Amino acid sequence: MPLFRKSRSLLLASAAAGIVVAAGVAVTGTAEAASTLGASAAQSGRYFGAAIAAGKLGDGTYTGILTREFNAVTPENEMKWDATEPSQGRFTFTNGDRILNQGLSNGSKVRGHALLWHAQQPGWAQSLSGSALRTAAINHVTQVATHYKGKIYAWDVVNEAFADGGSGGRRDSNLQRTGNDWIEAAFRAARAADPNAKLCYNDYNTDGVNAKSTGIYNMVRDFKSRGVPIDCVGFQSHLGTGIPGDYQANLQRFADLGVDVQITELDVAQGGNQAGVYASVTRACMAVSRCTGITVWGIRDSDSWRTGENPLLFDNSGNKKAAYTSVLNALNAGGTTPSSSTSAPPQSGGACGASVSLNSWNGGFVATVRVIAGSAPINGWTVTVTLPSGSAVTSAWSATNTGTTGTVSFRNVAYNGQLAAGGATEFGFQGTGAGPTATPACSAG
Ligand code: G2I
Repeated sequence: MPLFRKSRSLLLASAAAGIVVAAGVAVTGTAEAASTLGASAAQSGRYFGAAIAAGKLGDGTYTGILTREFNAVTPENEMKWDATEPSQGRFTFTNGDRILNQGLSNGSKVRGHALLWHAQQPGWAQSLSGSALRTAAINHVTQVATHYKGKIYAWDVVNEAFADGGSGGRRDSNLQRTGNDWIEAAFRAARAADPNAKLCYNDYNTDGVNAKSTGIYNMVRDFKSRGVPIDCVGFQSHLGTGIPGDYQANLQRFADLGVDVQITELDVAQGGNQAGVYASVTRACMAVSRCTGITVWGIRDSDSWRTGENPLLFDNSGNKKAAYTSVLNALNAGGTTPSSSTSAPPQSGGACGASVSLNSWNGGFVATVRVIAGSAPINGWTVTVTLPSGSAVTSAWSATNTGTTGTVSFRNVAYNGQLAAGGATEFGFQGTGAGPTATPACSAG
């Protein structure tokens, strides 16, 4: 199973570097610098991905770089609405599946992009409105997320729904005109279809604290308070020659709401200090424990949508650019672990341990649970959590729960059951009422 083979060896590499058990503690470096983007990101539990195109998978230079350097992929166009449902109710997944299989066979995470967006809609959807469009849109979310169920690490459920400029409000679109609740309806449908995918909102021009990013921040806070299932926010980061000074602070304020943050479409114009901007973005992600990974929007400059700007990490011939080296060095310099946990659970000779960190508000909570193997590798784990009376689990991610109240057990999903000695993984759940207070129990096997 190639999916496990690679992630397992990365965990072993991390354990050897002695960083995995340092949950939630700043990591100041690794014993041995890794020599590819994916491996160096994996040392702190992160991924480093690229947007890829199905039509280029026959290009040996392209796939050579892809399989060597990256441990996550995003389809640049192949999972969009126009590609997957060209006529209403007729779904075509051929090219999306090619991207998926390319990623999975290389042991990579696959980011799904994008279930609903005002652009790249098929013609039939563009001509719909009102309840007919709403019904079609939710059906689209359900069908596509169901097709890819269990295989997608994170979905961009909704893409680019906020307006540019100073309003901080929604962008006008046919989807928006179906009612302001279209975004939460999409997230609920996605969660129902694929409970194990992280569900993201993704947008651009949100790279610092500004009116647009604050509008999104307010939406995420509202979703969290009302139990709308959202797990992550994507920051596209199509950057010019500079980076906002509050880039990291902006990521952190979203993370503090209890969502992961991801850099989803990074590219930086060449001309200014391209290598420096790339390094700054990478360092910012490494400094935010809930920044789980970075994706660049293409591999070589010649693959970029930004024709003539040479915004990527490899030149037209596939050679590494200075920006590549600056990213690799920033990844190898280490950072926080992508965990909101506060401490490593005591192992005391047990096969595994678990610790929980909570983000609570009046009436609800999000719990992030870190599972750590003891001194031997484990193949499967179950974590048992006791909830106060009156509390209930409403959704879980990266684990499957049995029960929702009282004593609730969480079983690993397919991709996170195997842990190396000292290796760690995370899952989470959201609930109503108050969160658990006692340390969860972990059993292996
Ligand atoms: O525009 C850059 C990105 C902004 N955020 C969302 C992303 O999904 C978006 O990606 C770009 C792709 O990189 C382009 O490849 O989205 C464009 C469409 O809005 C993509 O361009 C389209 C062309 O417009 C089509 O003419 C072409 O058929 O790519 C299609 C497939 O090559």
